[in-house]
Amino acid sequence: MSDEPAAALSPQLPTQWSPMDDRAIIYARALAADAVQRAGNGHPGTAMALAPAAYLLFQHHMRHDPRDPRWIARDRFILSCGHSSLTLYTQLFYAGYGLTLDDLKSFRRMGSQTPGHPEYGHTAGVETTTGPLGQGIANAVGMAMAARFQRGLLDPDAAANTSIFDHYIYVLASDGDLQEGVSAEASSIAGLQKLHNLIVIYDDNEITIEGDISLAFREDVDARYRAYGWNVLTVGTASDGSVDIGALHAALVAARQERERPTLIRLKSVIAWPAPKLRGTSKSHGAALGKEEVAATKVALGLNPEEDFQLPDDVLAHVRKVSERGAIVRSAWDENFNAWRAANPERRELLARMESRKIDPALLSSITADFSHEKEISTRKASGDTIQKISAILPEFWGGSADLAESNNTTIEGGGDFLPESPYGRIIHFGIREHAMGSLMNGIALHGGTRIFGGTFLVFSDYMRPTARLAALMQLPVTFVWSHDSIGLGEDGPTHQPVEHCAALRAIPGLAVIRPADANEVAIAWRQILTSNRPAALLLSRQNLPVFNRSEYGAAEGVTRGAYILYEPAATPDGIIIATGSEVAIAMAAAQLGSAEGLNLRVVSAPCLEWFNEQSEEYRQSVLPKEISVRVSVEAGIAMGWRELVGDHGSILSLERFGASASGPELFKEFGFTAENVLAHLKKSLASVKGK
Ligand SMILES: Cc1ncc(C[n+]2csc(CCOP(=O)(O)OP(=O)(O)O)c2C)c(N)n1
Ligand SMILES: [Mg+2]
Repeated sequence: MSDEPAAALSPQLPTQWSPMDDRAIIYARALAADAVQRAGNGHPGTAMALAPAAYLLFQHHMRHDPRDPRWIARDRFILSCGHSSLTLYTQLFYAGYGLTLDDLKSFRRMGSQTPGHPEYGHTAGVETTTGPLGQGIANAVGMAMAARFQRGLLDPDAAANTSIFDHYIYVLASDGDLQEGVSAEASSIAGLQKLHNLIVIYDDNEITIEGDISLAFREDVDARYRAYGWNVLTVGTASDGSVDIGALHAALVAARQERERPTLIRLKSVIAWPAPKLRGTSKSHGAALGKEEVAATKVALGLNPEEDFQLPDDVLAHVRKVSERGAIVRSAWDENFNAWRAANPERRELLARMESRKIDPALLSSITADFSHEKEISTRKASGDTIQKISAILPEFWGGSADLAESNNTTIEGGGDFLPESPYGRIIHFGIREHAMGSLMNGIALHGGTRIFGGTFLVFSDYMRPTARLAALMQLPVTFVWSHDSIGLGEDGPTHQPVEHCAALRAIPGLAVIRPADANEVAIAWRQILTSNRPAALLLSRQNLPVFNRSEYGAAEGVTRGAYILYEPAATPDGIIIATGSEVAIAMAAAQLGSAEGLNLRVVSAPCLEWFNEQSEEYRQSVLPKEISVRVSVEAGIAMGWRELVGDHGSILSLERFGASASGPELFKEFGFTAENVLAHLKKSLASVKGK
């Protein structure tokens, strides 16, 4: 493919295009205006303008089977500009994914199938939750990578674009998507990775909320994307200002012929076209057009201005035929698939496991608490060792780091680099692009099949936070490996020392934040992550930590319950010390110190408060009985969240300031993370209980 603008491609409508298609687009535009008008709020303009582009994709380009929205070989459609959700809902309704005209009428209402922004897992056909601009396009890059890696597992020898598993990832993205930094990071990776299965339509409408694009966006987007290594095509508007469907069609055909690069189709459009007063203005971005303007738009479209939610039966019957076409494609594919299944019994089993996301626990029987207590080891190193074991068992397990693989211990030994020249490698080099890494991980999980992990320093989880939140919102099985988890990392100083991060991450609903105390807790945590299939973050130490002798103390399997009794004194406990991660060893030393003074102290290791909260009341009581209100929590981070566990009479040993540049042991001492101070806190709690 050349880099020439698509003007050089001759505009041509799809061979099966009919006047009915033009009519269907007219109604789609009016439906967008009506739905927002009825809801009272929403984003009509872009959905009106982009109706032809989305229609062209769903009805004439994408390989999909609306009867089976999870078909493994389907082309994916990502609406990165999630505010324009009606763009997607209307096409899902048209194509027969289960949405009805009534669903469009209840747009943005409580409990409807058509929430304000598309939500994954809520509406059939929605491939990812979008709304935070930039995420969708970055998710799509992850999906395109996953498609390649998956092909490597299932059909590695097929020539390019001949495998039954090959498919395209289509994206509609807006100015905001391309302004957000995460899309730049992800697009850079897509270019480097030569993801020719990725086709992005960029809606260059020159409008964002505050007005004309020149207020904030003046760069040469084409040049930028060419510099990333993309194939860039441009499609101007038709003479009347609407989307030039023929030119867009030609560009899409050309994009699919490209074998080396992802394609960006810069599509000129006029927001809210053909609304007479509001088209081309930012006013039409995020507010209902108003009754009069909606009526005037209908007149411009040749529709009855008095009637809302119009859709003649013949038009609906026409658009629903896409399902029949999908069924034909699907049955041909099924035949090929069955032949593949017959010829590939082992890969067939792998695919079944990947699709079900269920791992036979027996497969993971070698992931046990088998680290020796005779040698200290950092939890990051223990995680790296466990990753090797898992990799040997699960070929679908892959991942990498944002340039810190050696520090995060995220390399898969012998896994090979994931690169265009080694397209099926298992090690991803995300580069120093944490935000994109998170978004790509989400995209990989959304694509389905494979299992992804990605690492950086815990302090830089801040750069990934939007993606951790979305992983939690969508309940995606991604694993964040965040090492260097406290002041314990030492000399790099306060910029690198997480202090508020445990609390901040625990604040995200549905994200399991796991801070293992020793190597064996790491192994069990990994096993639990793999079987739980939910978003998880592993917070790991840089420094070596003792490995508890499990024949003397509580079993590491306790990790699966979130918190458990690691050490129980011979007599009824006078108090409980609850700790996480590297501070558990300090808690153990404090318990010993206490026993020399006649205090019987229980030590609870609490690696994952989310998992603990999911346990039965009975279990939680057995670990933290109401009767024992003498409690201390020990975590080298802010106190937020611990009051709930230690109670009114408990004491919290925390760090309420940023760290400093010094050795880890010095810092622990300086900031009071010592057995002596833990005991002092315990005595404070004891005094408080006595004084009550
Ligand atoms: C990360 C993020 N920041 C801000 C917003 C709020 N917002 C929604 S749409 C939008 C910009 C609209 O411009 P554009 O992306 O060009 O979309 P268009 O109006 O052209 O459809 C903004 C700032 C958001 N959704 N996500
Ligand atoms: Mg715009």
